[in-house]
Amino acid sequence: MITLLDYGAGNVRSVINAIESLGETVNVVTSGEDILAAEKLVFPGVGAFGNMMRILREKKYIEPLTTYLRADRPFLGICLGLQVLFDYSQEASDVRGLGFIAGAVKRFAIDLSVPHIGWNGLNFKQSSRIFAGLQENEKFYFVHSYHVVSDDPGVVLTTTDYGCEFVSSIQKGNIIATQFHPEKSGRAGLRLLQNFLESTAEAVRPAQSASQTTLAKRIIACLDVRSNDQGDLVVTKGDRYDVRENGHVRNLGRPVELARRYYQEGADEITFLNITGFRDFPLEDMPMLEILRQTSRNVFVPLTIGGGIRDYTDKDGRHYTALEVAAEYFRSGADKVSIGSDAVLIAEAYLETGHRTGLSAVEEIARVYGNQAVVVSIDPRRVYVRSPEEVAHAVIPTTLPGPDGEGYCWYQCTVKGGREGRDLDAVTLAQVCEKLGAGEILLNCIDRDGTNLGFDIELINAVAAAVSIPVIASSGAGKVEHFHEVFTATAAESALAAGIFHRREIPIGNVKKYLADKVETRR
Ligand code: 1PR
Repeated sequence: MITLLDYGAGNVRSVINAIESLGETVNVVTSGEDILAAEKLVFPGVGAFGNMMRILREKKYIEPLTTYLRADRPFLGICLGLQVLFDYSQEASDVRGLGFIAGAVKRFAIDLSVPHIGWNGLNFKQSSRIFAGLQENEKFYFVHSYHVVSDDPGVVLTTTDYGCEFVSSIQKGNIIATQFHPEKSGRAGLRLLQNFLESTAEAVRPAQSASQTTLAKRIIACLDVRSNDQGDLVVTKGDRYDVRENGHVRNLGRPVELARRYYQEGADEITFLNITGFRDFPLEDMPMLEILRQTSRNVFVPLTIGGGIRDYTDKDGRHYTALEVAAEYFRSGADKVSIGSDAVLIAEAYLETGHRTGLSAVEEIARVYGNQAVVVSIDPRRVYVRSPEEVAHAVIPTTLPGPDGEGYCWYQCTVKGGREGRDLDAVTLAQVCEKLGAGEILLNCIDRDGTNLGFDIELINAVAAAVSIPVIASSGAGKVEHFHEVFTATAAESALAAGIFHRREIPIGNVKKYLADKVETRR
């Protein structure tokens, strides 16, 4: 029996699922006594440091937790479950951590995108039983803006390189904690978890061929989901956002099955977009939550869900906040939520007033669940102009002239799945959303969606240059070379595709094989 410390701030479902998939049962802590009675305690910290410490204090967990740690009983901390062990965090410097290990938690001060999101390797500094059976150069999934700085080098188990060399796991006796998420790290993560659960493995120090670790470029499989005319929830695929063929919604398969297939084929992440979410209320749309629950039971890579994340008043007049909608998705197994239409309205309101309210969906969800949990999905369409002065938008010169020979264009934001164009450009939207707390940009392109013509490199460069958060390039992938192009001609951290995977034109494995000696990916 494994005891899991859940303080209610994020996706602990995946940790439970991962442990259960290894044949163990999980008891979730409901009182301080549960902590003291634990045989093995897993603490998957999610969200923001200050919020976590506040809840731990309110629930009176601090004392039992400290007693448990001091007694050197088996403990696995994950992400904030590592950071909590230190004295304090720059994320909330007025709040004390547990102080079990001397040191601080600091924000990345580097010239790269922050949060550090994705699959990165480990430099092994010591041997540990949790490394038993790992293959050489395995990568693990990270998602964080802060990292620990230990005053005691003796506890450092691994480091990872990302603009600097930072501590990615520690061990002090039976207390082990990782900055990465084993429960989201595919087979390598499951193996590491299993080693912790079984406590029988010999301590090993895996071989390492490179002197530094490198963040992998991610390949993301995207499943656009909606009800078809028979009322079944299906994976569909648009052609420039038009998902109907001969009047019927294209049906490319069942969401749970396809997600599982992509996980097995090596997808680094899976995104579900409820594409009619702008008109449905997701909390009434229980099948979508059920899809997440089922998927997260055996898909151990990050899951993002988008569609309908906004405030909502139901037919009985009950008001739901976007935060409540997101919370339900996190509880059902999502690691990140993606906000589309609402982000445009939020940015417009911000630009009009010039100040933040603190109450928008982007701000609220980022505050409670952390910036990394908030993706902003942009659905832009190219608009040609003759000169940059023609419009008050972020205009770029283009190598693909317009129908009348126009040499410039801007990217108009749309809402409601491309149905309505707004007076806002994609570059400005991305910048405003970063300011409000978004952790990542999912950059679609209506002109390229479903065309197999390749990613819109000009769009991706314009947006990536304007923000410091990671950008996911999306729309238009038609062949393996397109992934190489997007990773070498732009600063995109990941590339998302749908049609070529659904239609089995190019398996994910082939994309990775092609990139193997050209671009760092997870094998
Ligand atoms: O506005 O917050 O409710 O969110 C709705 C979400 O649904 C948004 O993220 C929006 O992008 C998405 N969406 C809405 N309508 C459509 C549609 O297709 N009619 N899908 C839609 C967007 C675009 C990509 C697609 C890539 C790759 N799909 O996600 O998967 O373009 O496709 P490809 O590789 O086949 O080219 P809200």
